Amino acid sequence: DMTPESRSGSKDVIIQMFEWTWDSVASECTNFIGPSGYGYVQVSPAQEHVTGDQWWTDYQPVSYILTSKRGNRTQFSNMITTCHAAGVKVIADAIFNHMTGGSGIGVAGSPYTHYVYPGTYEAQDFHYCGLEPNNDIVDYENRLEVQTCQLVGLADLATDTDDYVRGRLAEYANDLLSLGVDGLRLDAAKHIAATDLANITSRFTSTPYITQEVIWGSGEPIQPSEYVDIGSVQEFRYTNSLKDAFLGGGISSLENLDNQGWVPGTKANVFVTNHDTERVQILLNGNSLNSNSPSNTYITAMIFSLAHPYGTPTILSSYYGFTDTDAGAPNGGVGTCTGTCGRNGWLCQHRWTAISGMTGFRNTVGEAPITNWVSPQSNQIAFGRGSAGFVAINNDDFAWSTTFTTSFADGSYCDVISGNSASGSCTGTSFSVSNGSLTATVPARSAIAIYTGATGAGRQ
Ligand code: AAO
Repeated sequence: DMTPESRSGSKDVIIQMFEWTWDSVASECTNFIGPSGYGYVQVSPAQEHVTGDQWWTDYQPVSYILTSKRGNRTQFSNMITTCHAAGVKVIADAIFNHMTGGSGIGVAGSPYTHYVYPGTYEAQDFHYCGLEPNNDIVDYENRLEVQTCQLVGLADLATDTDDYVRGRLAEYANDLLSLGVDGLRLDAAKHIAATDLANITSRFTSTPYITQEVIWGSGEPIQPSEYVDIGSVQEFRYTNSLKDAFLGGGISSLENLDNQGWVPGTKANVFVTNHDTERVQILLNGNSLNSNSPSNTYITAMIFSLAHPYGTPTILSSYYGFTDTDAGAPNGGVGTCTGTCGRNGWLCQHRWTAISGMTGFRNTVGEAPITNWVSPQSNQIAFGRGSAGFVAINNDDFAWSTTFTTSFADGSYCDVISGNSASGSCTGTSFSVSNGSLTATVPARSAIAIYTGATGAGRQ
């Protein structure tokens, strides 16, 4: 298994470019993502899907023709070439668990009916679990049901009994890899037995980074740990815990995340939110922060996520208007950002000053352990990463003024939350470190962060 670290030096930060067209991802790789030091873009599914403006039509495959609302095969391939030239790797979202239900004609013109996808799968390639009325999963506490019944009406591929299916899925993945794809997000991996998934990935012609969507659920038998031999696993307990901590539980509990019973940090892919939880929160008052969260907690949690060594962080880059949980991408899917802001309905989280600044921080500190951890109260934490980075996060409603002990060499460093380093000076606040001491005021519901790669004088 290749962790992002082992594949791209210390550049491990993933941006989930949710619903961006291939051409717009390519431009953004050149204009911002590459120069800013991000390691990967994770893009929306590339295969043919059902028609419809809702974002989620993407998750209803019709065939493995690489035509989607985001572009065609040539555009997908050009995006990979362009991103690679900018030093950015590409993760494709691959749906192995199912094909669409219903019947119709897909976006590339392929006809289908539930269980028949001419040229790709026939009726014998699917599970019919026998659950009335429609073979859909009802009980997540029943392993067999989760892995052999249908997820929300989607035709469930018989990955256990059907060798043709395993071979066809590997062939699809190998086609993506042949175009230069560097990683795969395996959608709904929990709904495929780990042994079947291992069989499929063993047929891959290269060794991509793999991140598997295995949502931990209370009382559920299928555990994220079952999948760690295949690749990384998305650790949703992290997502839930950050939400609880930043919304009042207290962030001092977040020091050691390798002793929580979650998957080991080296196998965890973590995020403050993804495209599902961003929306589910609205429906279920639920399980992650999002850009509507109060008191700047969405940003301070992302700062934490990029600063803390546990897991490989993904930053969601998405759009406004998700309170309509069906709404597809704005601006025809053409992602647009200017400066540090989104345009035309896009949020462009990856351009926000604190997020790109903390990506530089993360790339610089690499594998360095947490040092000099302090937490004078439950909503104030500060820690170093070796002698190369130091961050203080204040999740209280009042400023935090103190003198921190760091392992830094004497010097003047730029705060990468309020600005960055440009031509030897800081565009935001700067801090001097003397004999390791850093005297600072961390504003209410905000953070400060310095690292050795961003130096200069500026506003004190
Ligand atoms: C759409 C319509 C449906 C229609 C269907 C077919 O909405 O009404 O039946 O088309 O016509 C996306 C959308 C779906 C959409 C689908 C297809 O989200 O709304 O359906 O495209 O167009 C489970 C799976 C997980 C899955 C998640 C949505 O385990 O894999 O459901 N996510 C992925 C993608 C997602 C996509 C698909 C899969 C399908 O990321 O975007 O769907 O390709 C518990 C279980 C989880 C379960 C959730 C939700 O989670 O543990 O396994 O996820 O419930 O059912 C706490 C708990 C946790 C709980 C969670 C609930 O965190 O700890 O246990 O709350 O949020």
